[in-house]
Amino acid sequence: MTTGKKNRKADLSERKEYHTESSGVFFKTKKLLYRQSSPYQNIEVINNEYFGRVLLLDDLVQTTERDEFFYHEMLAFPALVTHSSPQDILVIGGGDGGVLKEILRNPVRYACLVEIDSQVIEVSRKYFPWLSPSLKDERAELVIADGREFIEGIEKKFDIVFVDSSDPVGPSAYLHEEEFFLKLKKCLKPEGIVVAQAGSPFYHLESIKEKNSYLKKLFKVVCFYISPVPTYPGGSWCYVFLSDEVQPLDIKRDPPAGLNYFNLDIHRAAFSLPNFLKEKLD
Ligand code: AG3
Repeated sequence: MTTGKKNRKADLSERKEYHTESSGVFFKTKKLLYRQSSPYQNIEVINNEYFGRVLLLDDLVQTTERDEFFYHEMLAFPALVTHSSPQDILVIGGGDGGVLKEILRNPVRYACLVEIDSQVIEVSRKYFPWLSPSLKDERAELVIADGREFIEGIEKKFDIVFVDSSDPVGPSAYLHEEEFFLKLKKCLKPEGIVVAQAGSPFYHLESIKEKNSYLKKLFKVVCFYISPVPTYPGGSWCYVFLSDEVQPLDIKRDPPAGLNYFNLDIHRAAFSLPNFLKEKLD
């Protein structure tokens, strides 16, 4: 599992995300734009010559100006092209606004974003303004709340729920647990879909395996899929598509024009998994 901030001294000339005790990625800091602790986590925004603005939470790379589209499009579109009529959408996490931006490219009726840390939203509004107009869209509602309490208290049902969490540490830990997915299931309409980010197929293989086995008890359809995300550990990332009724390869519509990564060939290919992962999921 990613080691994150453990006992590392701050060196402001570089940001490093450790993937193991002895390896990881680094970003030279052209400019430090923001560095503060919220009640939940350490929030940093730096400017890097190649990747542009980089958002880190507790030393883990969340998004960068240059490669955000891989992750945000791949989190959003597989469910949006396979649900027969995605109207009411819930996002847990995702306070930077990136996945909401992709969702709102579709003619959805309502998208509710539940983020625990209001400082992440403020920072994104200021430093990632190309992601955050979505936060002002009239179809969007922003709720600053703990995802857990929110889903325990809500009666409304959704067509699609997206879980845009960080790694299973700190405020995101619960968003990777079986109990959370059980509760999410109760927020779904009958044809509902949940899509959650599920970590690196290379570094987080055991947690993907564990997730698969408990999710299979909860949902009839449990399909992991993969995309590249250049700045995440290992360079490729897993997502999980969950439903009782919808099969991910039963595509219902074309995606909107103007996307950078997602298309229907990518969609189909993303559900083909490499052997080392497949054998963990059987
Ligand atoms: N959420 C997924 C971040 C996971 C990255 N993990 C890491 N770097 N170890 C991203 C939020 C973007 N909306």
